[in-house]
Amino acid sequence: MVDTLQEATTQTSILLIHAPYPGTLKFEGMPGSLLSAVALALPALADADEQVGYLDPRGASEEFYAELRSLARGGSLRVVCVSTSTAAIEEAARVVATIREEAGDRVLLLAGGPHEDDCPQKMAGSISGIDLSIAGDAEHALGWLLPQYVEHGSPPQRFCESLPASLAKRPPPAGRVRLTSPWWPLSTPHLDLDGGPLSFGEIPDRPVTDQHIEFTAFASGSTLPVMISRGCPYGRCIFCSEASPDGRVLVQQRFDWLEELCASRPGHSVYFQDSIFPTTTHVRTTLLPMLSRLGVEWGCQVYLPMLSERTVQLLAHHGCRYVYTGVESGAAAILSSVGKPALTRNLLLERLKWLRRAELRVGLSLMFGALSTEGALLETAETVRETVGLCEEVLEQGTTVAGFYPNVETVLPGTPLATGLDRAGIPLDFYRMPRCPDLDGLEDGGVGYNFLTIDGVHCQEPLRHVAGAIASAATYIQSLVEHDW
Ligand code: B12
Repeated sequence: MVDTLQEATTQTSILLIHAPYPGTLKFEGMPGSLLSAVALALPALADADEQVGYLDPRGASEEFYAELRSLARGGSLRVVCVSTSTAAIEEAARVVATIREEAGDRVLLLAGGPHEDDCPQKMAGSISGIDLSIAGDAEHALGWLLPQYVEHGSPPQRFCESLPASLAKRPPPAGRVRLTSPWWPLSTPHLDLDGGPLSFGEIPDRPVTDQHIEFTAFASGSTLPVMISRGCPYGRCIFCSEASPDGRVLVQQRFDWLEELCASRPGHSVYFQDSIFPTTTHVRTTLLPMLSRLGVEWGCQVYLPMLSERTVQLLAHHGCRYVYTGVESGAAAILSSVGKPALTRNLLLERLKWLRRAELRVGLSLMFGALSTEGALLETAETVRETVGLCEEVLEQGTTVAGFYPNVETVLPGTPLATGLDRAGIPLDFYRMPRCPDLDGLEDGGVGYNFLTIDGVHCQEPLRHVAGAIASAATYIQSLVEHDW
């Protein structure tokens, strides 16, 4: 049975925090990174009578920090695990500072998540107050060290000092991790452990939270976001960090957990947030018939050039009602530069026709403000117009668009874009996420490095003009869609 985690209370001893986003989030979701990381540790923590609770404030607010203060002051906390994206890194630092102010040094503070995985500067070496940060497949490392810590009760510093020796004796059986601790000698701040590739068979099913999540793309009022794979089989978009370093994609082989989850939450729709929904033979013969049997409304993410008409029909036949996909831009030159040359206008319109014929709704993500890997702004007022024209054409051909989701390209650490900018001599500090009021209304626009906040991309009048054109295009495009399902 899949565990359901409850929100933290004053009794919580193991606190899991998803660091809040410092802007407005367009999508709701469960803190999947954090839930995956702790999956293996939960049974042993339950056996040790530890109370595990989570905090997922979504946006940053003073109410959240007041709650955190009161939990940290309460005296029950023994361990705090913080998971953060790069965009939320300054909030993660504030979370750490708040815990230290209220609970002192007695709490073991662990950090990880997408930022730690992607950014070469690790959190435990960059944010004071973190005892240990872990990049990579943290399941086995946390599965071993959390129960060890609660059982032995040594102070955080001593526990961390002893880790290199104890982990050398008992390395994680699977997964690749880099551990960093300020308690280790400056000459060896990291410990790299390679237990080989992780497989789903080795880890228990990921827990869920008791959060209510709603996706406007579905008729049902509640949605369960789930994942059945890791890695992106396309992996060539220069702005994205979802490609796994070794190009591997892992797909789950068992789906009984999903059947139980759906049965325990009747009336919920299911959203597969895998980078690209895997349509392996096993998924076709096991998962899809199961979804049909359950009669749930579900949706998933696709990359249109990798989609066949036969697959569209198959998905629809088994209850898929919605797909989300990245269209990015109406300008062919931009699509080529960002790594999606196959997504031509003709191909897009053809595949959307297939989806319409199969009666699927679509969510279309647009990405304005694309940069080249050398830091040149590719977007112009003309390319913005081309994207608007494409959106209008999509609607004219009768596609049921659940939503256009305009966002602005932000530079994420570890991506080909970040590497290119670095090579071009444009340094970015991923511990200081710039704010950009001009693009505040767009998803990701307000927070993070984009063409208006990078020094090497000259921020003069023409750029401001494009920013204005993007903001108006985004407002216009979103207004084109009406929800009537
Ligand atoms: C679901 C999801 C969301 C959900 C939940 C967020 C979450 N991270 O749990 C929601 C909708 C809230 C969300 C929002 C955002 N997301 Co998001 N999201 C995802 C998605 C699709 C899946 C995450 C997941 O469950 N992965 C599966 C697990 C198994 O892998 P993992 O994340 O690498 O987790 C492992 C390690 O990081 C580590 N770990 C994780 N947490 C912890 C904690 C500790 C203490 C330790 C020790 C280790 C550890 O162990 C885990 C298991 O191995 C990923 C893309 C992807 N396919 O991964 C993007 C992704 C994480 N999101 C991304 C972004 C940019 C965002 C947003 C900024 C913007 C946006 N437009 O959505 C916001 C930020 C929200 C915030 N509060 O900061 C980027 C992050 C890149 C980065 N360097 O920060 C990703 C990678 C997508 C991309 N385009 O590249 N997202």
